[in-house]
Amino acid sequence: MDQLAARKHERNAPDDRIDWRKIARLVHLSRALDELEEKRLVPEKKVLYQFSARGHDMAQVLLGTQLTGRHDATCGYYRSRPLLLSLGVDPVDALGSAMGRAGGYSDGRDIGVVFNYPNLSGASALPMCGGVGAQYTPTAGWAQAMKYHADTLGRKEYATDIGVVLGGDGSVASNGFWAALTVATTQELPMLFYIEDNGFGISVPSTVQTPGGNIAANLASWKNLAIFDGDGCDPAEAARLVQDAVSFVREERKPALLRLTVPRLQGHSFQDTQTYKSEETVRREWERDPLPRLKEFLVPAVMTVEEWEASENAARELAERAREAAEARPAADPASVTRHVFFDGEMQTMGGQHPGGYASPATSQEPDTSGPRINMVTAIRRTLDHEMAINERVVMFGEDIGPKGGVHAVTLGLQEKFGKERVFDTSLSEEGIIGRAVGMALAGLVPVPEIQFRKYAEPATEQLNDCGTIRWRTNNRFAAPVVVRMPGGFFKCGDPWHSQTNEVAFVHQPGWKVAVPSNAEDAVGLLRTSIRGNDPVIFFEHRAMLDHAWARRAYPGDNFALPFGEAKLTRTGTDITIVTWGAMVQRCEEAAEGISADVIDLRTLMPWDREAVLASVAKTHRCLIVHEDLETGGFGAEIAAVVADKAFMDLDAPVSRLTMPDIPSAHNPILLDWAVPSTERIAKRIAELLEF
Ligand SMILES: Cc1ncc(C[n+]2csc(CCOP(=O)(O)OP(=O)(O)O)c2C)c(N)n1
Repeated sequence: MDQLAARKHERNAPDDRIDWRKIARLVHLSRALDELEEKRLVPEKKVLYQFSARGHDMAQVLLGTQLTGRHDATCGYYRSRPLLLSLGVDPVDALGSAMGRAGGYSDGRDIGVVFNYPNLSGASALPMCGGVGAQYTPTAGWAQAMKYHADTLGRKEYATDIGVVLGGDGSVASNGFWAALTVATTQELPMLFYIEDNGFGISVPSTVQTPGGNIAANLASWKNLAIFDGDGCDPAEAARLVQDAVSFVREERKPALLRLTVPRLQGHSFQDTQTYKSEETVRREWERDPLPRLKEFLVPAVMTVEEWEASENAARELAERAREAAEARPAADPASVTRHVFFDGEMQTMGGQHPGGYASPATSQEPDTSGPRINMVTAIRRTLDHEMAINERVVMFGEDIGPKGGVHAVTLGLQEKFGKERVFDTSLSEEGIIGRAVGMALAGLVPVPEIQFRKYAEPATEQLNDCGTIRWRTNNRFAAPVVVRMPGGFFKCGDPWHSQTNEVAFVHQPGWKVAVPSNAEDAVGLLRTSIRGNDPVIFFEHRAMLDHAWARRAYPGDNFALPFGEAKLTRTGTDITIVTWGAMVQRCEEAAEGISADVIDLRTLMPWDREAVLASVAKTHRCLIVHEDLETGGFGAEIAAVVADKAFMDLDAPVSRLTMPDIPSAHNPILLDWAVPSTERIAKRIAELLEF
């Protein structure tokens, strides 16, 4: 053999750093599970959604076996079962979850292909989502957390751990992909983008997702991104590329993108008959099947044909035993399905500061009222400052919150005090901000991101929604308690962009707690409870109250914390109950001047204090709800429904709502004042109800 041929032979020989028998065993197992589902469990209607991984399997197994870091984490998508198997997921859990049985990934709450795998002694699979692209930004957050643990907190055991995200060629067109790419490459995070290019997103060719169809080629000149690109069906090439890409990210602590071409050997899902592919395309795809190529590669170089066949048979037997065990699992008790929306005292396995052992200092509900009155901006800043000082896991980020101190000056001076790693500006991507926060929370940090204005949370809607459901859909295996601060509501003028409140949208998303403080003291108490808590919180900062004289209170103390779901009676009386929150509290108090009224400041909308409202209505027999948000579907509708349902016999007048009309906020102050409930109009409505 001449030298060149020898080198070529060496390159194509099985790399002896890889446990090829294990690779063969896992690919065989993945195929056996796919086959079992397709031939038996789907036709028997025991599995309702099935996504074959055939064709993607070998390369994924090669990737999974490289994820050896104790804190490595990967976030995949519905075709990622081979990867999961290679991380050590029990095939009984894999099939049991596919059948929606008790236990497994979600206790039957989520589709079996939407998985998660908390692993305290090796690589974990972060909770994946059904939405294509939603996996990217949380993985960037995980990678950033690895860097934070290692570099900022000096925990060397995190110094080589990485985040790995899996996505198809269709997913590279998603907002999440671009948001995460920007985050990872601007901040140089140890993150691998692993793109499985099978040429189709369901039926849409990859040329529609990225020009020319090759995302790796298109990103060749992207700064701070190492590119690896090749054939995911060729065992030698795929193994080399996977090893090179993973080691690059691990050693260089920088992002990389690895694109591997693979065939999708079945329809997108079991139901998909692939009529959009020509026979020729299907034939060519089967020609690329990595399994016979793996056999050719390993037999006889690594194993005999008998050993290969034995591996295949063992996989079939294992799959069959797993099926029996999975089928023996019952469905979960239906009554348990309402559990784990919020933390109920039973600790999640991963995510949040609490599994990491953080114990909050003792708190008090007694405010210290002796100090000078400070505005809400200062009160919030002081609370953030204190919580950052006592807990090194707290991190803050958002648009302009660094040197500028935020457009409302809430974070002024905090970067200077705590450093750029703990308080930092982000790229202008709300999906990036919230998704990254989710990944950081999953990795044990306490992210307190800022959304510049409530309306600008919209680009992050998917991440917000998915964050709220993590605890429930993983059956308490994971939780991502993040505290999202966002200002909103009218100010000296209005407009459709900066003045929206729409807090009710968050109340309607399972898993989120929602705080709407009206004054500096409550803001301190609720923010502290949020940061020390174990659930995601939307912390709404009303623009009109941030520097309002009425909202100024004494700083209530470093351990003052308020429980959620406990309203405050800011005035007490006998003739009418006025329920409100946020900027309307001050106006309701003014309007109730000279009247015997209970004014109830709800302070939190999720949970909300029904008991306080019902007890007050039982006393006053009248109920007025005042809020700034629009009337139709506003939170007042919920309160009115509960009062009508639970206090019907107590009422001497109809439950009444005074709100903005169903219009966006108007800019001109005259138009705005007409729309937002004013003290005069509240007083008028009170008088009408008292006379009813
Ligand atoms: C945000 C979102 N839009 C649409 C869908 C429906 N959908 C599911 S998979 C898919 C195609 C994804 O293709 P690709 O990323 O290439 O992965 P592949 O299935 O080819 O492995 C689509 C459109 C979805 N799940 N999420």
